[in-house]
Parts: sequence; C-alpha cells; structure tokens
Amino acid sequence: MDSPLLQEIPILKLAEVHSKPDKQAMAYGTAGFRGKASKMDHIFFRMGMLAVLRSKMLKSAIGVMVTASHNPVLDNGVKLIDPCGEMLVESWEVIATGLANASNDDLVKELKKIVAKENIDLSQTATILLARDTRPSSLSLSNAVQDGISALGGTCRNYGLLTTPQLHYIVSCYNDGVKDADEDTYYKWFSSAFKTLVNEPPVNSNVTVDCANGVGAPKLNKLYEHIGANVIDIIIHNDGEGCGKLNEKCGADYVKIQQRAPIGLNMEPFHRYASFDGDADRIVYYSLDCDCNFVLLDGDKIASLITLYIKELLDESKVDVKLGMVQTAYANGNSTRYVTDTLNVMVACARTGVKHLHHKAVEFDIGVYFEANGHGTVTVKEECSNVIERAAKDDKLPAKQKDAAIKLKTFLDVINKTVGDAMSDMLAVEAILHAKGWSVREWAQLYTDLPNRQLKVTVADRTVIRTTDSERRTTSPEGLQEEIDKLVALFPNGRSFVRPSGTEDVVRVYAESDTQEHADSLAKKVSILIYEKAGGVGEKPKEESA
Ligand code: NG1
Ligand code: ZN
Repeated sequence: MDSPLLQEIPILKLAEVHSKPDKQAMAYGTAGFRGKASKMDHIFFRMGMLAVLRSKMLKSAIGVMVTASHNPVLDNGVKLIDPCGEMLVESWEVIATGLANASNDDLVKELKKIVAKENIDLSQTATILLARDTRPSSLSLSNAVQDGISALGGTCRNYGLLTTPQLHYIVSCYNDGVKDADEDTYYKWFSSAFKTLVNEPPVNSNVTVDCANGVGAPKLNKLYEHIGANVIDIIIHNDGEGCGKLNEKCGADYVKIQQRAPIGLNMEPFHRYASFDGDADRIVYYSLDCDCNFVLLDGDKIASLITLYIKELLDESKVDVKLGMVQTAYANGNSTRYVTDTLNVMVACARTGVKHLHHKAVEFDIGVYFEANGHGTVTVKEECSNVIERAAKDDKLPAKQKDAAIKLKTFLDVINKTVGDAMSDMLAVEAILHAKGWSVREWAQLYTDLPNRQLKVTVADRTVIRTTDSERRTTSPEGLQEEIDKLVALFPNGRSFVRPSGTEDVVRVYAESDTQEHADSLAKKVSILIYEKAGGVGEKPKEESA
C-alpha cells in the first residue's frame, strides 16, 4: 500500500510555492539555519516537513522556532526543539542540512531517504509546536513552516510570538503530559517560584532591562504583571515600540562585544542594568562604578554568582551532590580561576554552542553552564532533585540545614532547565542579590575580568580553519597554531584562539591579556595572521600605530 509520503502531488505543489533557488546551500549551524530572510523561505518549508518526520519518529511533539536571535533585523533563522525542550540532536543536523539543500526535483527522494534510514512509521501522528519572534519576516516564514507541516499531514499548534526559551519550556511541558501548556503556564510557574523566594521583604531597588527591541519586551512585561510591582521593580527600555531597530546598537550581544551601554540609555552609577538579545535567550548585566567606568557582568559573572549561591546552599544543607560549571573557550580566564580556586568547584570546557555546554553540564548532578555572551542555565539530575526535596522535608534535620535545602529547592524552581533563558536567568540573579543583600558592586567584585577583545576576520572559506581541544587550538591551516603561540607569548597573561563562526560568515578571534591595550594588540596581530594564512578577503586588518 502507498505510504502517506507517496502522496507526492500535494508536497510538490507546496514545494513549488516554496521553491529552492539554484546553487544555494546552507548548513544547520550552532543554532539552526541563519541567513538573509529573503533567501530562506524554502528552508522554513522544509524544516516544517522535517519536524513532522522527527515527531512521527519520536512519537512526541517537536518545537520549531522562527528567529535569528541577535542577528540583524533582515536576517532570520529556524531551529528544531527536541521533546524534552532540548536542542535538536546532532545526528539530525546533518539530515536537516541534506533536506535543506536537496534540489526541488530531489525533494521527495530526500524525504523518502530520511524515512527509510530512520525507519519512520508514517502512520504515526505528528504534533509541531511553532512560535516566532518579532522580525518583520517571521510571520511569513512561520507560514512557510506551517505549509511544510501540512504537506506531510502534521498538526501544528501555533503559539504566535514567544521568546525562544518560552517555546523550549512549553515543548517540555507538552511532552510531560501538560497538553494545554502555553505562555501562561510559563508565567505562572516562574512568577510563583520567584515570589516564594523573595516575597519577604520584596526587592527594593529597580532593574532597567534593554529588550533589544525584540520579543523579550512584551513577554517581560507579562512576566512583570504576574510577579507584581510590589515584589520587583522592572523598567523596560528598547521595547520595540519606538523607532529603534531590533538588535541595532542594543541588546546583549552589542553590550557584551562593545562593552558599552545600548543606545538611548543614560546610565547612573551603581544602578542595575540588563540587556536581553532579540529572542530573549541571552542576558548580560552592567553598571557604572563611582568613576563612571562601564562595568560588565557577563555570562561568566552570572554563572559565577549562581555557582557561588548553589555552593553555599549545598554546604549549609549538607546535601552531598556533585556541582560543576561548564564554560567555553570564550570564558574570561579570571572567572575560571575564581570558580576553580576560590569556590573549589570543577570547571569543564565545551565547544561553542549551548548544546555542547548542555551535554557536559548534565554529567554533573547540578551543572551550571553559561557562554560568556550570557546564554546559559542550570541542569539538575532527577535523582539530585529528589535528594534536595527529601532534605527540604526532613524534620529531623537541624533547622538551618533544612532551611538551606528549602531555599535551594525553590531557587532551582526559578531556573528554566531546558535552555538558557534571559527572563528566568534574570529572576535567578535578582533572587540571589536579594538573598545576599548585595548590589552590583559586591557582585562585580567576585573577580576582576582580564581585559579582552573579540574581532572578526572575513576569509574566502572559513572552513579552512579547523580546531581541537574545545576550540582552543587550531589544527589547520598547517603552522597557524605555532604562529598564534608565538604572538601569545609576547603578552603577559596572554591567551588567544580563533574559530570559524557557526552563525556568520566570519572567523572569530578572541584575545585576552593583562591590559586592554595588550588584549587589543594581541587580537589585532592574530587577525592579521588569520587574514594572511587563511585566505582573508576585503580590507586587511591593520595594527594601530602607537
Ligand atoms: P558563533 O557565530 O558560532 O560564534 C554565536 C555565539 C555562540 C552562540 C551562537 C548562537 C559567540 C562567540 N558565539 O555563535 O556563543 O550563542 O551564536 O546564537 O558569542
Ligand atoms: Zn538568542
């Protein structure tokens, strides 16, 4: 008998509407497909179909998020979310790339290939949970995803505008049996956990949040309404309602890379500021010190604060579980030293991209993972949650011990464990500062960042750069690493590495050293080296004259 997939006509009809331009190839990168929105319609259509196949195979709902995160407003992107709210498994990234790049004529053949290879039972039903960010192209591209879903007979639940982490959370709730899970489920859970943590006395100083003119603004507003202005005081900046553009001179990426305030924000010393990125899965904090110097509290500082707090509560509650932290090569060297030497907590290094950090983090009972750019969360093993919960209910424990276990349990409830989440991370930070009676000043003083610089170099083919050791060293082009080593040796506390970006057509260069001047100079020298050794195109990076 013909399988439903062999109803080729409807597929081909829709495929014609979402036709792939010739000679265009894209790869499922660090966070799905990303590129110019105007050239990606066929990718969205095909990812709708792929989500149906994955849903049929796993007999679970699959998420599809339409966003290009911190990229410019004219870009867009799409990524799939696996049943527990985690990123799509790596083996399917290859499948996604194959389907995205199949010619129009080969599309059905490619679909059949996936079905056969993955042994997919097409008689299974498929449910896809779809959401999008506020980009002008997102609505029509999410319609393309919907067409892909109907082409293969899947059911689509379209949640409209959501932050990326909200969709991850909803996917996990849905597959846990909460079939009516929606945005409200999210607000109710996180606002109630936060209120349990900080209600007495409420948070008294305000926090100003730059929402990058993205979907974070309306969603943070809703969360704020659920928590109540009597508990937390949030001022939203760059809410997308004015003339500001998404991610333009604002948002977490801008603030982290430029190490300066977003557009239009007049900062006051010691006040707390935070920036989300365009889809609200990243957050960085910042402030001004008494001399009006910009102080950045990035993903490393957030991770260090969270690790410190969890460590203290574990020590107080005497709950014996393994706590660890995961960073990437971009982590500031002093954050790694602080967590390893002062907190005595083990730090692991993973490749860039949260999925890699997530995988390493789940090896610990409690794993705190963050990219320096502010993307991260905490994972907790189920057995570990049970141990903490038992301690929190154990009347035989001394009051102080039991109390710490209760605090730890409630604190972990405020965390979105599926993926990095700007809103939930913000609540976690606010709760810790509140519990410790700290301002940003004490937090910033946990350790001092080593001055650092990130640059980009454009080359003809960025895949000529290959890396090893969690991207800290290159293996190709030949001899490049030795040259980088020589440059690094010229600078006190020098460290530098390069890697091809997974989301932009560039090679990224990172450098740190004892002074900002040295970090800048090392980054420049390495950029020039990349340009020369790895086929640089366009304007050659220049060393500034002294
Ligand atoms: P690429 O473009 O692969 O460097 C960037 C970030 C990642 C991650 C992804 C997804 C840096 C250096 N890189 O990846 O950490 O967040 O975007 O958004 O920040
Ligand atoms: Zn993002």
